[in-house]
Amino acid sequence: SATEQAKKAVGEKVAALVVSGMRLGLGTGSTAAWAIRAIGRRVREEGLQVVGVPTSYAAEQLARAEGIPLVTLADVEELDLAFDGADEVSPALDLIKGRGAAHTREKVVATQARRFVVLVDASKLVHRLGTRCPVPVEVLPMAAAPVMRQLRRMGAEPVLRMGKAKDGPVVTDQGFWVIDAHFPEGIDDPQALAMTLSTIPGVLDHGLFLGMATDVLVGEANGQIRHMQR
Ligand code: DER
Repeated sequence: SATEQAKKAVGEKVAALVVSGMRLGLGTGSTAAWAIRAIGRRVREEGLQVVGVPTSYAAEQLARAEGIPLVTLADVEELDLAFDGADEVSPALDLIKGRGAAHTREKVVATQARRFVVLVDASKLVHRLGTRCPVPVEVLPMAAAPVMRQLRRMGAEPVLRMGKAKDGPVVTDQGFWVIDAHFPEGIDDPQALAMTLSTIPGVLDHGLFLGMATDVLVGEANGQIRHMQR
């Protein structure tokens, strides 16, 4: 599909930016997967020398299969480049992430990188955060009900994310649950919302990535790639 071609194009574009010696943050999702596959090919065929920190079990499994050497954040002082997908990108390059329920580790990895490159197809661009996707909130299971009540008081419509290939709630790589907080009118003040969400007892982290992306690579339907920079 055109969307998949666009995802592949931006994944391969960021892989072309990688040089030997780089310490990488390996994102989660179908777009970041294209980058991981392209980097793996360069490791195998060109002898590219890199290490990567995966942002999920999914990213770890794919990186292992592609032959990318893996390290942890205890092995490296910082990352040179982290890449990842997103669910929404605002004109200010603020993001909503977490459709893959990996946003907590993704945010830790992204904040360790000198450069955070976001990879999207054009459908992810929005004028106003929250108009297309909910904000995922990772919560302690025992706190899910009170967190949902608090989200309702804040004007959100919270939905506990249920498994498709699993009965019951989705369980994250941390053993937590995910509540998708829908804001049908969009989000007026993302900064204020991010601060509030981070202080709700039982919340581990949320999918608002504000002021973090240094670059956004947008795969257009016509095959072009737009490079937006902060
Ligand atoms: O879960 C995540 O944060 C992913 O990066 C997601 O936001 C994007 O996934 P996609 O590239 O498969 O659309």
